[in-house]
Amino acid sequence: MVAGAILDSSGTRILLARRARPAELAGLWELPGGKAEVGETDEEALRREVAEELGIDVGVECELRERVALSDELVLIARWAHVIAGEPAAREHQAVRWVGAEELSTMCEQGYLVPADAVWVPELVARLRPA
Ligand code: 9L3
Ligand code: MG
Repeated sequence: MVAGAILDSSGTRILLARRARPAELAGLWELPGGKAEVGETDEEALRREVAEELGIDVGVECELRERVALSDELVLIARWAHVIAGEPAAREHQAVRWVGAEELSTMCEQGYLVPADAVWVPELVARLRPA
């Protein structure tokens, strides 16, 4: 599984998407992404997933430090990315929004993020430029 920490053009905000399913995660915000198909690199998987889910083309950069074991056979990684083309739209999510470092920290503290993604918040906050 690969998720994208997708930066805006100013480097001050990242893109969050609000999950529609499953029921236990619906309404919570995530770094968008999905599962790599057989034969696909994580970079290819992330570009395909965000094209399908959000209608954007992204450039994919290095991996974030933490990895999250979702189950015995599923590991979730995150890659830095930036928008090359398109405006993100919620095709499969309930909503999308751009958030800065401060807002991201507050959302995490208040439990608005999917649990897995909380591990990346310190690195995201450190990397985002102050608004
Ligand atoms: N998941 C967690 N954080 C993320 C993403 C993209 C996915 N940033 C978890 C939620 C589900 C599992 O991975 O338990 C599968 O996600 P999906 O394929 O339903 O998006
Ligand atoms: Mg997905």
